[in-house]
Amino acid sequence: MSLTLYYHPLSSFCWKSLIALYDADIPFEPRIVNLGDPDDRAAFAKVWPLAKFPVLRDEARGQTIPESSIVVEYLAQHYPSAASLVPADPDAGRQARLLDRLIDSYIHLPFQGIVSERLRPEGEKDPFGVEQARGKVGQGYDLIAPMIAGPWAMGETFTLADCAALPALYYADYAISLDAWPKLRGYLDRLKARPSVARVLAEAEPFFQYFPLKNG
Ligand SMILES: N[C@@H](CCC(=O)N[C@@H](CS)C(=O)NCC(=O)O)C(=O)O
Repeated sequence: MSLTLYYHPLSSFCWKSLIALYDADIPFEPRIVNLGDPDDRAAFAKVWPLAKFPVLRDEARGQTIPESSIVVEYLAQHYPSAASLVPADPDAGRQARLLDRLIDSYIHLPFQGIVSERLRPEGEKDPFGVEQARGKVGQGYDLIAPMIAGPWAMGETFTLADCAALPALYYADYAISLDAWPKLRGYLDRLKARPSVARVLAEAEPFFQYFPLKNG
């Protein structure tokens, strides 16, 4: 098989790429990386020195593609079934990329700051940083909510922006409930019902016990 995805089923950024692969029905070899295993981490670092996933390896083209958004771009470029994930119209394409970037920067990354706090040892906690991160996630919701055209972020077409939105909203909802943002709650519910997303969530389920905010 030409494509290998280095990933972990619980990893939020990996979800962005996985949703695109499943949505476009593109076959690939799944290669789960255990970053907690020094040998596995070292082997993965030979593929991508930052050892951050997801990373797509395309043996047929001799290409290694890091970064979740760029993986989706690569699929859209090379696989007709994925082409609509990045709209060909320049204005629509720019808007999908903008949404992807805004969601990552102003929801996904601040949320990861909240999770990191849970993993920090006693004596190294940063409650001020967490409060700031919580405020940023709320600002991110405020920013994104009016930009969701519906039913999907860009309207009728499922795109890169939706692949980015699911992991960010799904996980951030555990820290800052979407209940005060009904438009985003409805959007998240639609995303969860999409078969590609449902598959990603089902595959993550056995690992959810390791998600620090799962039980409050
Ligand atoms: N900007 C990157 C972020 C990738 C990223 O931070 N992945 C996390 C998992 S969600 C990771 O590999 N963390 C392991 C580490 O930082 O050691 C992308 O979009 O792919």
